[in-house]
Amino acid sequence: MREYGSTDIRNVAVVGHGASGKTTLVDALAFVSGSSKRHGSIKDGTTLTDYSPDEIERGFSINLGVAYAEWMDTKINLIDCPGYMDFVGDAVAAVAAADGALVVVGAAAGVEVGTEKMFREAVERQDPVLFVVSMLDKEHASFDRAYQDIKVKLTPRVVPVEIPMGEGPDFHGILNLFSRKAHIYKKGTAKGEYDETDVPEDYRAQFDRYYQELIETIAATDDSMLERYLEGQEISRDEAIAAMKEGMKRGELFPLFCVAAQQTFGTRALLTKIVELMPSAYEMEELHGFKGAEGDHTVEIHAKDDAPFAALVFKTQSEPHVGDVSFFRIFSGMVVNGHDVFNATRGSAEKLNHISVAQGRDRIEVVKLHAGDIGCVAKLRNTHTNDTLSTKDHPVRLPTIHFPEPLVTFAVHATARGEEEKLQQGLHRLHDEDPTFQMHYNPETHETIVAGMGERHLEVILARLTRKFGVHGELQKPKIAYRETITGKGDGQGRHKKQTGGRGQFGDCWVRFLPGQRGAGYSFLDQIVGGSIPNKFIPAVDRGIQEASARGVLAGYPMVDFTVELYDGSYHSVDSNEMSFKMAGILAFKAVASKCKPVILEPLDEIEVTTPNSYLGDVLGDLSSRRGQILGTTADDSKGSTIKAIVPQAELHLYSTQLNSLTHGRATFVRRFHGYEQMPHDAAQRVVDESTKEEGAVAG
Ligand SMILES: Nc1nc2c(ncn2[C@@H]2O[C@H](COP(=O)(O)OP(=O)(O)OP(=O)(O)O)[C@@H](O)[C@H]2O)c(=O)[nH]1
Ligand SMILES: [Mg+2]
Repeated sequence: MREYGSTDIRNVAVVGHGASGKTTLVDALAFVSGSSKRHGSIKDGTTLTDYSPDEIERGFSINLGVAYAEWMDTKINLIDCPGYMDFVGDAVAAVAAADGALVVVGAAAGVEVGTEKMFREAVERQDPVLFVVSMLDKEHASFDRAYQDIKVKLTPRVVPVEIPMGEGPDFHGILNLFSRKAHIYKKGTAKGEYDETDVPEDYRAQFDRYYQELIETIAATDDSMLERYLEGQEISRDEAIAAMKEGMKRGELFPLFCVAAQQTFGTRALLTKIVELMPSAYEMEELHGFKGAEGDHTVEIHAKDDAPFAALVFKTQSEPHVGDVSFFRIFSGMVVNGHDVFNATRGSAEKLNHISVAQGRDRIEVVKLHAGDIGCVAKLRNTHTNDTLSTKDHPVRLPTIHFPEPLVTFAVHATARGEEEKLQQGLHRLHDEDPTFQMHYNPETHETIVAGMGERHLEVILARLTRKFGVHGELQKPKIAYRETITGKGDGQGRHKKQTGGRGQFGDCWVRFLPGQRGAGYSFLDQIVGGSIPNKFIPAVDRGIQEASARGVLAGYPMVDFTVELYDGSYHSVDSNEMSFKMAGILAFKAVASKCKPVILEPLDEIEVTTPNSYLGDVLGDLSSRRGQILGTTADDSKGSTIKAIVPQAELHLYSTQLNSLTHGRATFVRRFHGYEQMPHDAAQRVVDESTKEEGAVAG
């Protein structure tokens, strides 16, 4: 492969809702350009970027996939993103690694939630966006509907550059507004070939209308051009394209193109427009003035070969027979195969052996990669997603990717006995690969907890776990880490006495229990006077009470937030020892705690839900039915309303699924732990009943 410098590289993230045709489009673009030898399809599981067994089996993208198309002496790096929100982490990473986005909108489906989410992601990063209406050959395809949808739901600044001739099975060509020609596709065309003709008479009126709209929209972003246009002067193709490109960089213009990628229709014109309209890696850096950190200093990042090397690892994927593959985007400098680099994020040295560019599953080894390019390398020692690779002399750290927080939580158990440890190790490795997947062990409930973006996400994680580590895991509703506390005072005795021949055991204590504040924990006060219990045995009483309080008196949950005053007791000069006093403490806990009006405490989360106003009532109603305390609602016209509420964790299992169905996927939420509060009586009684049932089951 020839070498490409930063002015000859376009980095494009291909994003959009699930099943909008992104993977098919990326495959077709690479194939039509000649960079990929085979035209793949989803049906046969042969696309370039859906190559993992998970993806082939399910027929949709799970991981981002990197491919390239060499076109007009330019290398277009295409990052195919998953569309399902369960895998949105990779789409976010791809947009961060790219310089612009191709937002794909299915001609039959129109703008959907995933389209909206990823369009906003690109716009927030100030990346230029090019819209593609896809699958124009599909039944029920409607260009006008898709176009209006984009206009209304995404941006009024969208402007068609191509319009289809025919729709659905009749789709056979496009009107190219820049060249003012028609492209008529040949039946059975293999590589998007077409006959170029003048605009046919029956399309004349439609063409004129869209052409006028295009030129007026472009001219409106450039005063001198507008003036000339109003004077009736011609605006040339090159001029229009240059102005369009500038408008895109400023986020003022969003051109729209047409394809039926499965038949390769529209792909050649699209490749050309990506080269002509998308800024190169060099231009993007000039535009944004990227920054990084070196030690405590902020440093400027330049997409030039002679600047110090700095690349961001945006994806780590473990592959059979290869190990972990790190995908990186070079933001500055260049890198030569076999060179030493420095992971400034972790402070560790790495060697880049066999640096390659990815064409889907295939890796083509290269001698060097220049500023702005995207590459991959296998088997780094200690490098993970979001780390910066730079040099020892300039240990630069680039801004990291903000991955979304996981939304659903489950407990996971190994199906086979004795494999819990293997399960945990495997899950830990999978987290390194996918930052939107998290895991931890909850010592209170003795469960391994996994959290991800959705149920589908966690199912895929478990399938991966089985394939890679040979462990089968099973998802379950996580146990809630309830606690118990007391709400009243009480006192009583713990007396342990045993006489079984030989030396006996004797310990005796009198204690008072007092309720503490929420979060105060446990405290122990020694109020013994006159040596009724010798000093050396007092800590044993404390230990006994603490040990016993690990299982509360109502439902066996740890008892917290109470104070114990040890105020009296007695001992035996021969039979008393530490063990006996610990037993006395245990007995005292059992005797006293149940007299002090014990209650169940439950963990609560604070959640923030952002929803379009049309669903506000439903979301509020649903939160109330989950015993949520609404803290407040703020209205923000652009996004809808944001509700803050405190909701018991027990009521939040699969909340994201419910919220999605309530709001057609339009609402988002974040949650964080809030604290413990006393549970209402009825709900608490259910927890007590549940634990009695479980104990019965264990005993039986
Ligand atoms: N008729 C028609 N079908 C298409 C076209 N492009 C894709 N499809 C089909 O639409 C389905 C989805 O296509 P994909 O390319 O997997 O879509 P995607 O956007 O990558 O989907 P996700 O990865 O799940 O987000 C597949 O069954 C494709 O065969 C097209 O141009 N015409
Ligand atoms: Mg896909």
